[in-house]
Amino acid sequence: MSTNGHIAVPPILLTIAGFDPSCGAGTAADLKTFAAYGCYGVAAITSLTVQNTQGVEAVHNMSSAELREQLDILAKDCEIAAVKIGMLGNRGNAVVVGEFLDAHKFTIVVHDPVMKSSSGTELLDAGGVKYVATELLKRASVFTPNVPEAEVLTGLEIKDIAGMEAAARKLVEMGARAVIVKGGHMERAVDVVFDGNELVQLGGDKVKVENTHGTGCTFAAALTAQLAAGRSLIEAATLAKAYVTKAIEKGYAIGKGRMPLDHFYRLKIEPLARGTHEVPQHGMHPAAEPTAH
Ligand code: PXL
Repeated sequence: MSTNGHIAVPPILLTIAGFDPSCGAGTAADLKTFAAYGCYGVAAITSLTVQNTQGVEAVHNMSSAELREQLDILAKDCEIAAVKIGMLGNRGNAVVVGEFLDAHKFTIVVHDPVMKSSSGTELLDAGGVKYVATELLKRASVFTPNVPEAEVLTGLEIKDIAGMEAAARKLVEMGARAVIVKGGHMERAVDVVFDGNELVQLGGDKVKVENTHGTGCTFAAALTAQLAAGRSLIEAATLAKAYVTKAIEKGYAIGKGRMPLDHFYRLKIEPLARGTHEVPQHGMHPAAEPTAH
């Protein structure tokens, strides 16, 4: 944490992703996660999605020039500690992000290669997928596909944890520095972490994942915050997974469709037990005041 005169400035984390008006996924989920970790989030929007909790109705990608303008104005002004990349929409925007990363050489770049919404809408075009596979994945410090994304990028069929491990190895061969293949769609929610040397499986409890929205974005954002705090990849991934699991468990139905997570579950104060009275902070509880006797 740096200081600004006498006030400490938290790490500034940049998310480059799409906007979801129902705020379950994309930049909104990222910014909530960053805030939950005490970081300051800034955002560049790649695409305006038109969606609610029931599904995506339309996708309006920003032009490459509009995305570049947003990135440049932020980079000119803020000291960005880490970057998280999510939905890119199309090849044009993916190329802008590649150029931005080349120009700035950030040390922490978490790339979640979003391809489809939870309801099945395409969020990255075919040219974008190709650019991610051949160029952008090399520019990330950690690349975090889910199983269907890892299958598209590697051409491998993934049926089990051994398949996830093979895909993680192949993505490193393709140029990724470290990979986390997320198994939330599998029978057991195990994630596979591979840094080019060590392959580690992270176990997890499967919690009502099929009816939630924004879990991938939230995991990658939490991972970014943990890495910015100086944690190792395995430690950061373990803590991020635990955070997402709990936030899913505490998710709520804000609409008629998929449930967003509760990114701020840690701030919730347990209700007082019946019959217990809160004591005012400034003095004695009224019943304990001498005049009450
Ligand atoms: O969960 C993938 C995702 C990422 N980013 C945005 C989204 C979605 C899913 O709908 O809308 C903006």
